[in-house]
Amino acid sequence: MIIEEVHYRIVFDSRGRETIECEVYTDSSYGKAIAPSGASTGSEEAIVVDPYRVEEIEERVSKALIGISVFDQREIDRALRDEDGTENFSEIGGNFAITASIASAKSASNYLGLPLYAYLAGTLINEIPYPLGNVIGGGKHAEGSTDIQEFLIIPIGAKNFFEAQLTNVRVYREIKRIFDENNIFSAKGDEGAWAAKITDEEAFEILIKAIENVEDETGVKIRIGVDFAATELWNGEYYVYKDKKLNREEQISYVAELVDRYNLLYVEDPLHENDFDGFAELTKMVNCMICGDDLFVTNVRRIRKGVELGSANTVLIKPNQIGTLTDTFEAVKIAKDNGYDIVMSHRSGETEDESIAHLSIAFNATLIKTGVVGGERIAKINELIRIEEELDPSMVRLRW
Ligand code: 2PG
Ligand code: MG
Repeated sequence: MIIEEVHYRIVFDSRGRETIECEVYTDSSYGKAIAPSGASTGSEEAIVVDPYRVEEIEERVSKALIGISVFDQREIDRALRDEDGTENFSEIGGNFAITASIASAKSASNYLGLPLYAYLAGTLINEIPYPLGNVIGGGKHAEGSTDIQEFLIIPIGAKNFFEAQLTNVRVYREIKRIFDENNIFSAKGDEGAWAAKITDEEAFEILIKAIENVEDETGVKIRIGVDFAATELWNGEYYVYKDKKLNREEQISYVAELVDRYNLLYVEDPLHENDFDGFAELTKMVNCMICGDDLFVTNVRRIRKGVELGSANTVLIKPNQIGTLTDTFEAVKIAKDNGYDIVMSHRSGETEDESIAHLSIAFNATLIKTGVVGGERIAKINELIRIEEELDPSMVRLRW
């Protein structure tokens, strides 16, 4: 089970942009992974290198990985890091590294005839995350729509993953019905969430109405979350919205007030990527999940700093932010060791690659953020429905 061949090719993502796919072969197995890409990215994320450098980088990665046992994930990831030589994969690219790393793990699981989650986490898995569904969106994913990047829902009353996704799509469709009824033109943003020329306030009101209608119909309780992606709102002095400008303290009070008013369960990136202290202040003020995405960028060093300062209580996990499976695992571990929840996440630019569905199970994520509709989002959702049938797990225990 030695790695014998590494092959890269350029394919397309959901935004129609070129991205990298990697295949890793042993004599009798293979694994494949495709790199997603972000639009609202943290400045310390692993670097995305031009996919058209495919030939040169394939040669370098092949040299580094051929001959290593496909079961030695740490050695594979170390070889990728050594070949690159920088902290943020600026030489061979986080996109080239993460696909080789995940394709190797898939090749190993393929060799053993196991699903990826079982290969990574063994057989004592009995929990599945709730789907954190993005139903209305704006920001960098749909310019001209809301200022808040994502209005999210968590169907906390769902008995199983299938029912949870069914609840999310019901709310999604109900929102569209409300838009149509009120003659509000809507379209879809990068992640399939509804985009419309409405204020954040209006988005909350429409969302609440849709949730009430679905709750009345199904009896399944639903809570709300948001991703501010606040680094994108921050101009160095103020958080700039279409209708207001808030300084740091005002932003903190505004977020706390929204948590209170809408009983929010989940708030991601409420402040810009370097305001660890502001995150800590807010986390103390509210009783809900405060999640760091651009704040942590799946990076152990940044998560450790957050833990020391009490910034947030939840970490968003995006493997392509850090570049290897081992680094992703280390980020999950440090978060969990310190009592943080983890949320497995897609990127706004996605493909049919379903790996994060398996990682959400293997890493025992509390939530998986992967959209509600669109082939590239549904690929992960449908894979979790298959895994649910195979494992019969219970929904993860929410402590919020
Ligand atoms: C985010 C993500 C995914 P992007 O901000 O959480 O929803 O967006 O991939 O553009 O960083
Ligand atoms: Mg985010």
